[in-house]
Amino acid sequence: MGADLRSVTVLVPGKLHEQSVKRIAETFRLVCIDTIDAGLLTDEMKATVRGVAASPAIAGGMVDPAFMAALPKLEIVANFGVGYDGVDARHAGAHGIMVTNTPDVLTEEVADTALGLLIATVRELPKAEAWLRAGNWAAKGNYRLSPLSLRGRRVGIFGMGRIGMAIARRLEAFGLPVAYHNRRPVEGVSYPFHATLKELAEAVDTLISVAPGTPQTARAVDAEILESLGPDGVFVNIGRGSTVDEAALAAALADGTIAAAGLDVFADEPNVPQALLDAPNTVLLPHIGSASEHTRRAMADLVVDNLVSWFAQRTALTPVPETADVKAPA
Ligand code: 8YV
Repeated sequence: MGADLRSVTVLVPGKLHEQSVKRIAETFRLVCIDTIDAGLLTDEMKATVRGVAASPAIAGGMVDPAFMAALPKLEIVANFGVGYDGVDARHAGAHGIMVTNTPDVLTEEVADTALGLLIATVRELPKAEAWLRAGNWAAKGNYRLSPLSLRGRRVGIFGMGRIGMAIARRLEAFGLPVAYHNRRPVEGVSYPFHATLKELAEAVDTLISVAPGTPQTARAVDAEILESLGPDGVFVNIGRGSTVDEAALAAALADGTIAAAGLDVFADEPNVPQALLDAPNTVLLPHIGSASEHTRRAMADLVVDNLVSWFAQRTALTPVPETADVKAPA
C-alpha cells in the first residue's frame, strides 16, 4: 500500500501548515506551486495530480472551476479549515471530485476564542491592559468601570453548527440565555430558533456570528440587523468576514447604533478597513480562532488523513455535504 501511495501525485498550491506538507512529502509524491493559480501548473502536473491539499485563506486564490478543470485526474481537494469558502464544492461535487474539510478538531478551540473575544469586547480587557502598561494605574488611578457587562445579556447565535453549539454550551455555563438562527432548526436543540436573522437580532442584544461564508450569508449582518440589536448591542464575529457589511458595521459603531464589536474575521483578510481600526469600541483579532499549535497540528493531520484514507481505502473521513455522494474512481 505504501508503494502505491508514493506514486500518487498530490499538489500543494501556496502556503500550507508544515505538518501537512511534511506528511504529504513522506507519503505521496509532492508537487508545489506558489499560489492557487492554474497558470502556474506545468503540463506534468496537469497530467499527474490526483489530490490537492490547500488552505485557500492563506495560500491566495481559490480552488475554483478553472483550477479544477486544469487538473483532469483530480479526485480530491483536502481543505485546511472547517470553512471551505475557498473551494467551489458544489462544482466539485457535480464533477465527481471529493472535497474534505477539518471539522471537530477545532470546535472547542474556536468556541474558547469566541468567548474570550466576547468578554474582551464587553469588559474592555485590551484597553484596561493598555492602561496598566502605560503606567496609568499608578499615575491616574483605576481603569474606568466598563459601561458594558455580560450580566443580563441575551445572546443570539447566527449559525448553529458544531462551533455554534460549543459556544452555546459555554454561554449556558455563564448563565446567559441563548437563541439562534440557522438555515433550519437543528434537531435536538432546545434553544429558541428564529426563522430569520432579523427576528433573532430583535430578540437579543448580543449577536455572535459563526455562519459560513456562502452566497446566502453574504453581508447578512447589515445596517438593519445591527439596528435591531439596539444601543447596548454587541456583535462578535468568529465565522467569516463576508457575512458582514463592514461599512455598515463601522458606521453603527461610530454613531452608537450598537455599543461594541469583537471581530476575528474580515471580508478582505489580512486587510482591515480603516473605519474599523478607528472605531474606539472594537476588539480586533487577526483570525486566530483556531490558531494554537495544538489545534492547527490536529487540522494539518486531518487534511493528510483524508488524503491517505481516500487513496488507500477509497473513502474520505470528513467529506463536505456537497460531495458526500462522490465515489472514488474504480
Ligand atoms: C483557519 C478557519 O484560520 O477553519 C476555518 O474555517 O477559518 C481557520 O481555522 C483557516 O482555515 C485558515 O488557515
